[in-house]
Amino acid sequence: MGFGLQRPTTVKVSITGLTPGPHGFHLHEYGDTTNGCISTGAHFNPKNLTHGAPEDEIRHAGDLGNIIANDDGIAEATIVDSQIHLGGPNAVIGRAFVVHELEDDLGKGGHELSLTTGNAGGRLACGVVGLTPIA
Ligand SMILES: [Cu+2]
Ligand SMILES: [Zn+2]
Repeated sequence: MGFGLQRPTTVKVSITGLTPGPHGFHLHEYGDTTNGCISTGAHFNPKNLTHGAPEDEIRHAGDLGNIIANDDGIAEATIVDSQIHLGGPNAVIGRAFVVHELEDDLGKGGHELSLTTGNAGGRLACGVVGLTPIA
């Protein structure tokens, strides 16, 4: 089986019911929603770096930037990221994607939370990454 476990991963996003505009979108460390999205923990950060933009060298592996909802509240995006993988130490499996209330300032907003969360506000929705049978 050749999964290319350390190759870039494509994340296809389709989320409805958002307020129009940018929303922070991250991979968080735990695939746990016991107490809602708060149980997913912090941004997935295996290298213990500060928060940044997807294109930054200094970033959390889980920092996927922002998705943009249109006037109908729909956000569609195809994200290709080289720091999250299907297997190995940076595997997405068993973690969770989270969409936030506010725009992620990508670590550059000068807010006290910029370097940890991008000051992206509350967690609107989350989804655990699991396995499904291949048809
Ligand atoms: Cu987040
Ligand atoms: Zn982050």
